[in-house]
Amino acid sequence: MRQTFQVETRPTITEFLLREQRRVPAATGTFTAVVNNVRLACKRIAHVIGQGALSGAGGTAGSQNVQGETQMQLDVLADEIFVRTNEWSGTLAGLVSEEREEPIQIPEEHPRGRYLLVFDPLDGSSNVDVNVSVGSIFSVLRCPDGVTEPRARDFLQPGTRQVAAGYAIYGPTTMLVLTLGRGTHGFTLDRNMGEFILTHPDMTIPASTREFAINASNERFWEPPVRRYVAECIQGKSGTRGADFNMRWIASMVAEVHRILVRGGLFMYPRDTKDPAKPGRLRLMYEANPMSMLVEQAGGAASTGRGRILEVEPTSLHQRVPVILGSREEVARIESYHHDHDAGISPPSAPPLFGERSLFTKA
Ligand code: AFP
Repeated sequence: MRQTFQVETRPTITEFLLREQRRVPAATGTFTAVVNNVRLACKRIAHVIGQGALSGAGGTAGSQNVQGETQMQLDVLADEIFVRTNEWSGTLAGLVSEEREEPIQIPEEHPRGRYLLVFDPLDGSSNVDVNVSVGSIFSVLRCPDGVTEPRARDFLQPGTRQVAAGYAIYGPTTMLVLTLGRGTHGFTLDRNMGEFILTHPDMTIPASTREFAINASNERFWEPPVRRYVAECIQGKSGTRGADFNMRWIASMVAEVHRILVRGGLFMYPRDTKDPAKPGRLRLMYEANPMSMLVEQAGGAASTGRGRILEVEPTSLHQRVPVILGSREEVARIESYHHDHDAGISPPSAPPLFGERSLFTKA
């Protein structure tokens, strides 16, 4: 039988970026080049991740990052790939990585540009050894006027000032999901061509959902509004919500956000009392902000529980923030629970959900 050959008509990411560039008559192509280089870094990381144990880069690196977390060899390698692929281009004035305490300066021999790149080179890396999806997350900011050697304070801009944000997910397929501030768009890597193809234009998060994701082992550390929300979901049809809910936890933020962008849902890593010095686990600059921009651009919402994440004024490069994001009706509900709690308004069905016993054990 003769095989029919279909010509790929969907735009490549290069075509998509050039079309976006043409919308801005004054554009010089610098911004397009920033995103292009990030794309290349992600392809390089995808290649290493895809080799799994064959790459020889598995296991821990024997070091800790700035957060005091054990670094995997792949964390260190992905960081190196991100920096080397992006520092020479002449488009960036500086970079910040999850893996390094201080901003990364552009080496003397390379020209400096006017953008700042903030990234988590390999999020969810503790999942690599068990072959679960991981990813890279990035955020692009403008370098303040007149600054050529950006210091930490130059990066401390609220998420509303991001000019682009995205992530690559290294799963059964490699995808790049991107926003330039006009919708959220997903591109799938065609491994034969070595190019990302626009397969998920205008990703849209449904306003309501019956699926939530949270690390339930932290329940005893949650604040009452989150305990209330989760308890009501778990009560299912017979409870206040009158509907059964499904729960997920991958421990890989990129995989969770990707699921939400594709089919809706809610993701929470809320404020907790586990370590009073940390108002949450996730980092504002290179996890919460880029993901919040992607989610908002897809019609969802992203909140700390007490306000929009994108409006949080950063005070340090590696600061943490509570994260509640996804389908906007559920995010609004949790915000209202925080509001009621802070205003001293008791929920109608307080006991026994707010007693000492666990939500997951019967009385
Ligand atoms: P790692 O990059 O150290 O694996 O952390 C992943 C992460 O920052 C985020 O992707 C997950 O949502 C979250 O941590 C998982 O945290 P728990 O292990 O506390 O569930």
